[in-house]
Amino acid sequence: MNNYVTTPIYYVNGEAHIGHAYTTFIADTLARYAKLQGKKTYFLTGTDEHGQKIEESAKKNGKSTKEFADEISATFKNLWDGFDIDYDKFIRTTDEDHKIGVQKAFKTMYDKGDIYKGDYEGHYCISCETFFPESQLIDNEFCPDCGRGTTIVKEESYFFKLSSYEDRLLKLYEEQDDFILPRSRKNEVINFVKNGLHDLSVTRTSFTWGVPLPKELNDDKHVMYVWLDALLNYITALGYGSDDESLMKEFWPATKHLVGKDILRFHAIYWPAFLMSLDLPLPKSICAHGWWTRDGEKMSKSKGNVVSPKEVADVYGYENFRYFMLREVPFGQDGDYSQRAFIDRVNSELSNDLGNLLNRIIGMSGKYSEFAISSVDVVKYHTSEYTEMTKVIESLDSFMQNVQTHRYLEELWKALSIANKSIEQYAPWVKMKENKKDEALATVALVANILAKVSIMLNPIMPHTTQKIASALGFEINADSYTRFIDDDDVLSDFVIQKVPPLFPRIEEPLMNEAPIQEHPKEVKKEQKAVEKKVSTVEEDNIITIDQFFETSLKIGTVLEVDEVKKSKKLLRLQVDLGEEQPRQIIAGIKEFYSADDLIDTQVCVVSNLKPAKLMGMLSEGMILAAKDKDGLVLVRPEKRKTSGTKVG
Ligand code: ME8
Repeated sequence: MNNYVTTPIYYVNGEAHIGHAYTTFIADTLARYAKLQGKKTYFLTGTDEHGQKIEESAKKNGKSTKEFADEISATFKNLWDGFDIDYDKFIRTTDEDHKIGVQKAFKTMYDKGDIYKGDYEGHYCISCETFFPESQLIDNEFCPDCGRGTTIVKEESYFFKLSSYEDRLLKLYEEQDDFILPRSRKNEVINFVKNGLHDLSVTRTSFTWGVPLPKELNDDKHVMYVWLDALLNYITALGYGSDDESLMKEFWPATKHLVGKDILRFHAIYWPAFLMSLDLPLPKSICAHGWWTRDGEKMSKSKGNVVSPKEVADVYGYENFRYFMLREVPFGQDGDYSQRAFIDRVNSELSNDLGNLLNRIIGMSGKYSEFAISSVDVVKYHTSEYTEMTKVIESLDSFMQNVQTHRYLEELWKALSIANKSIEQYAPWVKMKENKKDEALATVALVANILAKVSIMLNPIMPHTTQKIASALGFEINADSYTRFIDDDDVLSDFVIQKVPPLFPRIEEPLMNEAPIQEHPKEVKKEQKAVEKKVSTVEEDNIITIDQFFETSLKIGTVLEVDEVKKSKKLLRLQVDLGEEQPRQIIAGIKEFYSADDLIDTQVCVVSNLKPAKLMGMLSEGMILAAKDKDGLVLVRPEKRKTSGTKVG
């Protein structure tokens, strides 16, 4: 089957950061992997350029909207080009053919009766470009997604009949098991749909920077809602709505839409509903990754801790950076960028495990056989190691199909470990002394063959470095060598190994300035002491005023993710949705009483205005309420499900 892989199209209201780079690296890896396997593959990325947010950013920068969009879009394109991202098309939603496709889609939905005209009065969040019903607002005013203030907007609007797709959507999630990856995110989408879908306002009259409605509707007051415009990029890029729909025929439906968890809802609910309305096939998988923080903190311009992908790549090596991001985080979970973790991985995994291996066989073959390597005796002396390695290689595909790049790399490193262990165990230098040259050379050749297969499988993640390894081993990585060495499990022909300069020089020190991380250990301690003192002197019948009570902000939170804090008997690390832009990380001492399964997708009550504190080096941004007596501990939970972020009190 042909492959179609996409990234989200990035808003042109700021420059790329490592979050954008992460999505793009994964999508690029998936596309390269499919191409390497000889599958016909199309890889799309681009920029999302319409909407009020962009209009306002341009104004702030004193530029015309188009000029501003052109500039920022170019920074994304240049970055990806500099990184050699192997995209087949870079789409811009300001492209004329995209606009024509969007208008055609709108007209099709309208003619079908799925879009109708009505009036909308609602709370609108400019930042999220979304209307919210009052019941979803925080404190009747603030956006449940980003926490910013909303404004009441009344306008004539066209609506998409999202509500009539509820059943078909639920059936889709049930029948297409891998529609949402990782599968752990499925419930959050299902619950959202089960809570009832409102028809979606798909046009705006309050600004003009958007795609106009189709001419046939004769209504130039409206422009299209930016999410309708944006989602349709996935088909307009393939020529939907143009005279030439050959790419549509060849590549639609998408194999994988890569998205961040923040925009899963748009892709897993709105997008399939639009496609159902257009009678088009549905994508195979929406793959939602987690959020990147820096040294445990959210990245933001005001804190000055935003990690620039270009800067990191320039200092530490682009492909090392790619490797780190894909290896560090289980797909779907949040990840933390820290220079220390990055340097440790480069030194131990790339430099020691992989780079040294190549140096060692160059050294040994140089001494023993004038750099000539022959695979003739590999199977004779190393059947078990070779078979074990082959099994590892065979296990990799399913990890890539499920976008578990961290598991893929972890497994791949097992092949390197077989190679490293073989050198220690069979000690070719001893064999040479014992006059067993055949055996010594067989071990060197075993390692060369393992390195050959590892370099092919690592190629989608580190395309250039692996090509250098392959060239030292006398071959080139491409679809043919993939077939030969992976599908057909062939061994290397006899060859003369080439010397290469070290591919992964060790990094001894952090080379970049650390961001000003705001830790307040002393203050936190001081406060804790004060609280402890206060509590110990409080009598049971101590009375507080209502104002004092309301100084504590209690909110309902929904637990999205849970993982164990290694080395701690008591602590769990939770990601809790409080209806804010990003979930909060909360470190809670409840491991003895609750497991991840008891917690994920359940609700808890959170003290949300506690000063963040660090526990075992991790930032905790709130406290979960619990009651403990001699029988153990139970969490305080709402009796019925409430919107995340609902105030308690
Ligand atoms: O949402 N960690 O664009 P966008 C990880 N235009 N990923 C992050 C991240 C972080 N800290 N910050 C951003 C949009 N991302 C829409 C998409 S698609 C039809 C329209 C990633 O520029 C994440 O993948 O705000 C997010 O979904 C993507 O950047 C786009 O963000």
